[in-house]
Amino acid sequence: MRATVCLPTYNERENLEPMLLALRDVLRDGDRVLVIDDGSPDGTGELADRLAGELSFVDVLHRDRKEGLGPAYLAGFREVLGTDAELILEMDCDFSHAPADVLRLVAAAEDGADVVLGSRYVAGGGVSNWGLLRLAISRGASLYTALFLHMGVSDPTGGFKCFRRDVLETIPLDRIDAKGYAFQIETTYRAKRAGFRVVEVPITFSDREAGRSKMSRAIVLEAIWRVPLLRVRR
Ligand SMILES: Nc1nc2c(ncn2[C@@H]2O[C@H](COP(=O)(O)OP(=O)(O)OP(=O)(O)O)[C@@H](O)[C@H]2O)c(=O)[nH]1
Ligand SMILES: [Mg+2]
Repeated sequence: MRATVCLPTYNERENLEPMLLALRDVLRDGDRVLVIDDGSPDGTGELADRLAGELSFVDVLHRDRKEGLGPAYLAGFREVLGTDAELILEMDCDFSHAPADVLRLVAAAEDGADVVLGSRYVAGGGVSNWGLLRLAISRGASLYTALFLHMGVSDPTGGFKCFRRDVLETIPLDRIDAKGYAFQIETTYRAKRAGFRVVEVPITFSDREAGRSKMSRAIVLEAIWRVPLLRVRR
């Protein structure tokens, strides 16, 4: 099944080229990468254009300003749904998600999963070099989500995912306005509620080595108020 990896970037100048070269080594003929850059002030967008000129599997979507991961992914999904891609992946551009794991997510979708989650908290998965606070926030978010949404998913906030295209054609993308981690929870929740099969695949998540994290207090707070709302919103 042909796959397109959506790669959102905001100030990922040091990471983008090594990331695309690593993906080139794992992707199959016909697979593609869509870089979604939100006008990065560090020039990541221009770099992406140059690399797209050199690497035939790369496309770039430019957006004017930074609005968060959610809107960036939604713009990317809409663009990819206009192509013949059968699988649509989400992946960070900071090497927290290992390029070598992409095909494991793809394989699970080819085996029949509708949504595949790269999961840190199932047997065989894990986190390397995270501080105690970061781990506590992430585990806390998983428990909080389970309390309200009962999805039966161990790692609902992760951002390494693979969707079959009919999932993204079925769930109402225009009703999703979550920006941060809540976006990851909401897409999986809506897919489950629509009857799609969600499968977790173990991954090891590594903290970024280059560039800066865009994680913020606002992103955590957004998840805290949005998660209970998902239960009542259509
Ligand atoms: N286009 C776009 N990309 C973004 C935005 N915010 C974050 N990103 C990208 O999304 C990916 C994940 O963001 P990170 O900053 O690594 O945030 P995180 O992975 O939640 O947090 P860390 O684990 O601390 O790195 C990276 O590739 C970022 O460059 C945004 O508003 N727009
Ligand atoms: Mg990151």
